[in-house]
Amino acid sequence: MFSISPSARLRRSPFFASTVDEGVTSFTVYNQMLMPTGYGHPEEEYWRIINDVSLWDVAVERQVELKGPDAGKLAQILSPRDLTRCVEGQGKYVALCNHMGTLINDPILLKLADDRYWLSIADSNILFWARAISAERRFDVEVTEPDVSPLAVQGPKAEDVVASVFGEWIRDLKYFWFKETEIEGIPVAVARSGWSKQGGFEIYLMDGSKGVALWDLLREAGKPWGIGPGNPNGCERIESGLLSWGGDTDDRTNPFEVRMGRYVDLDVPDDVVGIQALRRIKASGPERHQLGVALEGEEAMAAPFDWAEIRKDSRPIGHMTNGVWSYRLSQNIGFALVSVAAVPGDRVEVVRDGKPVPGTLQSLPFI
Ligand code: THG
Repeated sequence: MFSISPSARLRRSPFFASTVDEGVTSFTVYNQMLMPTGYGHPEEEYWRIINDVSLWDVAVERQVELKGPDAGKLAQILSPRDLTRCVEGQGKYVALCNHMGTLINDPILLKLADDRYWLSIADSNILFWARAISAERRFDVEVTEPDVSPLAVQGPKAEDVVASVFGEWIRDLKYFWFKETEIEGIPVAVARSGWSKQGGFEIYLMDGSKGVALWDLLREAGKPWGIGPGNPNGCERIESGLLSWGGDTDDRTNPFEVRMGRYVDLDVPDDVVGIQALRRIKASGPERHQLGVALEGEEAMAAPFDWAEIRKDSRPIGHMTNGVWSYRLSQNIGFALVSVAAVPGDRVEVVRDGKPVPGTLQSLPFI
């Protein structure tokens, strides 16, 4: 095995020491930071999310703050989702596209005030992008990376744990909505969100020096519900059909191809970045779409799938962008980015190590 050399370029999370204490065994790199990807017991960690409650260091979901008189204008210019009805305390899942209509990130947008927004970003540099677009449009807005680090509490018992710490009011939070508060002197925003379909919250820590304190607090409070460490889970998210930008997308993927068409409002103003291209793509119809693919075979296949070629009637029709052994379905499943001519129910072959593996296209989500 090898290790990753420490470096100032490879930033660590405020929860890093806690994850090491918990026995973290693997990391990935995301937004130039280390993110835990396992604690040595993959199946146990999976069932903890499905049945109980799991604590995730997702500080890599960095915030890009837009602040100033033109913050709202900039948010709308960056996103082809209509934000006119987005109010303070509300979050929305948005597509960010470039001028060609290519999806360049899929953040959650949080509106903190009329003149202050966060983009809680996936793995691409939106700080550079937002600054460039803002400068070109001569907007009066400051674009910065604030000291904010999300910690996710996910699973069916997450609500009980978070209520026991922050109070019963959190039960009334609507999906993607959030509220700023404080716990034992730790400033946070509590949101109902998270990259799983098992329910849960994200606690946005607003003081990086208090990461271990926040981790300990939730870890202790969660004991009666069997809380333990986890991370954005490859198996759960594929079963649930959650998109991983950069994993399931390439440099020509548009929102319509990956089930994000409902976040594109074609009648947003003409100066929204990418909207003209998106209207053209919508009119002519996207070339590819995202489906599920389930493979035959009783054994877990090794990751990564790395965009394995998919063939139908011996002809290439697209790629299997990821894959995982599903503990609930007991088969290898993944996402397929394939020609729109291919539909659920089609029999296909996925090429793994030069060998065709038979499978079937399905609609998403799997579960
Ligand atoms: N939480 C926070 N920041 C994030 C993520 C997160 N930044 C990076 C990444 N995840 C952004 N991507 C997603 C992808 C999917 C969802 C959220 C963020 C998601 N999707 C649901 C779905 O597709 O079914 C719900 C969408 C909806 O109802 O609008 O939750 O997880 N802070």
